[in-house]
Amino acid sequence: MTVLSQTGFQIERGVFSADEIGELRSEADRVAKEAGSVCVRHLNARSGLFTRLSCSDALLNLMGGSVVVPFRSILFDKTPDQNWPVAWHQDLTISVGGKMMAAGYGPWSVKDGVVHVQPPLALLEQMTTVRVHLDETSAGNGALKVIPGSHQLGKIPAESIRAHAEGSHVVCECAPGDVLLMSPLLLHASSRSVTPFHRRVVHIEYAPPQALEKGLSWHEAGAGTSLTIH
Ligand SMILES: O=C(O)CCC(=O)C(=O)O
Repeated sequence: MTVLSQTGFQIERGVFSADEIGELRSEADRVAKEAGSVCVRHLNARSGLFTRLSCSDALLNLMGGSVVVPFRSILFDKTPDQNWPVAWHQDLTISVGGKMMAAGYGPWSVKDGVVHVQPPLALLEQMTTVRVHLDETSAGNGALKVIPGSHQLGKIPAESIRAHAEGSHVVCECAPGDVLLMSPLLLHASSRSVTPFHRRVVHIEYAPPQALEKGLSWHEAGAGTSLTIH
């Protein structure tokens, strides 16, 4: 059993060099400026560099060589002007190419023009979320907090989340270039940043391509094939 499967998260230190992080920071700032927000979804449609990052050997190798596709990517920053706490939750939705009747899928919604759906638990259990840290991300700078082992509890009803969140949590403090891998089912949250810095994180969700119901398609999968990062 790996650390990731046991605790629901794992931190890999120093995956990207200072030069690579410099390039990714510039791209994050360009994308955020263009979008007019520090939280930007669907990076594959906005950035060749982030698309290549999601398909890079550097990230794919962290997932043990299993075949996975990146299907959703989000840039999350916290700055003195745009800064908020995130309540304890699990990530239960995926983004897909379109809506289709499928057993175990639902409810359906549309976010930023993209169809989202809650898939069956079995699919969520096969997913990995990867968070690439572009800045020093300390407890004071809005680092992600997680409840180890909570990914083994299935889909936790909203009314029970608070009780689980009262258990002991771990703050995933990371340096630029560190990568956090986690299960989307892991209970997680983050505090408001109290430092006047950026807290840029590129968040990418992966799943085995065949895990999706036949007839449905992953939203971002297949984009970008040339790898310049590692
Ligand atoms: O980046 C954060 O602080 C929280 C993001 C989050 O909640 C998520 O990835 O689901």
